Amino acid sequence: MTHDTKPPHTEPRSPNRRRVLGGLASTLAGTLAGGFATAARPATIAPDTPLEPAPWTLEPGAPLLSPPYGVPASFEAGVIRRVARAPAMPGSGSSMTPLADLAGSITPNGLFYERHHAGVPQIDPDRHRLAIHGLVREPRVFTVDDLLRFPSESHIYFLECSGNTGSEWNGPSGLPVQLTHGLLSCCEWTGVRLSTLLDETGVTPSAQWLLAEGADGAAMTRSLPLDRILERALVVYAQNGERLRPENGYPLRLIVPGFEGNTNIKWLRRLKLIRAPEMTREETSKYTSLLPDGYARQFVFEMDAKSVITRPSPGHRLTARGYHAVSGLAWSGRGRIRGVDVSDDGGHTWRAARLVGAVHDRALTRFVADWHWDGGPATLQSRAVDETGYVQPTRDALVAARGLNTQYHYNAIQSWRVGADGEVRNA
Ligand SMILES: Nc1nc2c(c(=O)[nH]1)N[C@H]1C(S)=C(S)[C@@H](COP(=O)(O)O)O[C@H]1N2
Ligand SMILES: [Mo]
Repeated sequence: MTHDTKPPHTEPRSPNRRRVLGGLASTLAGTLAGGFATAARPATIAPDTPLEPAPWTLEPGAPLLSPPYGVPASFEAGVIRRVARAPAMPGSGSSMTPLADLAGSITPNGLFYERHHAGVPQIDPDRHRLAIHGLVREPRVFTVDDLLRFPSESHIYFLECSGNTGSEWNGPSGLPVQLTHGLLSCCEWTGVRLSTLLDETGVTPSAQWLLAEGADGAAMTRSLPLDRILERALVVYAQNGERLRPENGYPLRLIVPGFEGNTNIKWLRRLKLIRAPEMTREETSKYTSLLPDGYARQFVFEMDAKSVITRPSPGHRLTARGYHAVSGLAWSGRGRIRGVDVSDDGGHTWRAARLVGAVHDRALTRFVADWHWDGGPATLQSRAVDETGYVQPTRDALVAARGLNTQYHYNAIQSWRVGADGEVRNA
C-alpha cells in the first residue's frame, strides 16, 4: 500500500464512493492494471456458458419447523464460543465470541461471550424478584411482569470484560483474535430505564451510589456512582429481540453502557441506594489495577477506546497478492467512534478506514480499509479515536503508563503480522 503520510483525522471519515474508488485507483496505480489484482479475481466464464442446475434444486427441501427454533447451517458448525484455557472450577471462567467469523456489528445471542463467577443459575422468571431499597422513599419489589408494564427502550451497546485482551500485556501471545479480543460482544438490549424505576421508589438526596447484586451463586455485587450511570443505565429483559439467554442474565440484568463488563450485573435481584461505595470483593481485591508506583486504580469504570482487525487475522492465510479489504471493529466506553486508521507497516504510516453502517454511542462499529498486499511481510494495525478525541495507545505507551502488574483494561493497538507466505500471525 502506498500510504498517505498525513496525520490521522485530517480527512473526512466517510468518503463518498467516487473518492474511495479514486483513492484506491491512485493507491494501486502502477502496480495493477484494471484496479484489482488478477490473482484475486473470481473465476471467469464465457458469456454463453450453460449453468448446470445445482443438486439441491432437483428435490424439495426440508419442511417447516425443522427445527422450530432455528439454528445456523450445519456447515457453520465451527463458528462457536471457545475458551482460552480451562476454568479453575466448573461454573467459573469465560467463553469468547468468534469475532473473525462475524459480520457487521451485532453479536448473535448464541455467540455472545460468557463470564460467570459461579455458573449459570436456572431462574424461574415467575419466582424472580428485583428489590429496590436503601436510601429510597418507598422500597419496592418488582416481578418480571411488573417490569414489562413499564415503557421499554431498546439500545445497541457493546459489553467488554475488563480482562479482555489481558493475554497481550506481556507481548504477542500467538493467540487468534477470538482468544485475544473475544470477551467482547454487542447487541440490542431492551428493558426499562433505571431512572424510570427510581422514579417509582423515589431517591433520598443522600443516595450517591447504587449497589447492584446478582442472584447467582457468586451473588456478584458492585457499587456504581449514581450520577454517572443514571442517564443511560437499563434494567433489561431482552437481547436482540428475544428474552435474555440464561448465560447472559435471564430473566433480568443491569446494563451500564460503556462500563467494564463486571458492573453489568446478571440475574439482577437487588438495587440498593447507598451513600458511598460498599467496597465489595469485586472492587477491592478484584477489578483494581496495581500501577508501577504501588498505588492501585480503583473504580475504573469506562472501557477506553479500542479497535482490532478481525479479517485478516491470525489463522487466515492470504493466497493472492493484490486487493484485500481489511475489516475490524472499534468501540469506546465514552461515546461514539470518530474514526479508525489502519497501517500495514507497523504504525509508521496510517490511512483512514471507512466506518460501515450506523455509528452508535458505546456500540461496536465496523470499519473497512482498502489494502493492496504486495506479497511481502506486512504488519497490520488499527487505531481507534473516539468522540472525546481519545486515541487508542500503542502497547509501549500503555505499558509505560500502567506497568505490567495489572490484568485489566488492556486496550493497546494490536499487530497482526503477514508473512511472505501469506500466513497471518499474532507474533
Ligand atoms: N451476577 C453476576 N453478574 C455478572 C457476572 C457474574 O459472574 N455474576 N460476571 C460479570 C462479568 S465479569 C462480566 S464480563 C459480564 C459478562 O456478561 P456475559 O456473560 O453476558 O457476557 O457479566 C458480569 N455480571
Ligand atoms: Mo468480566
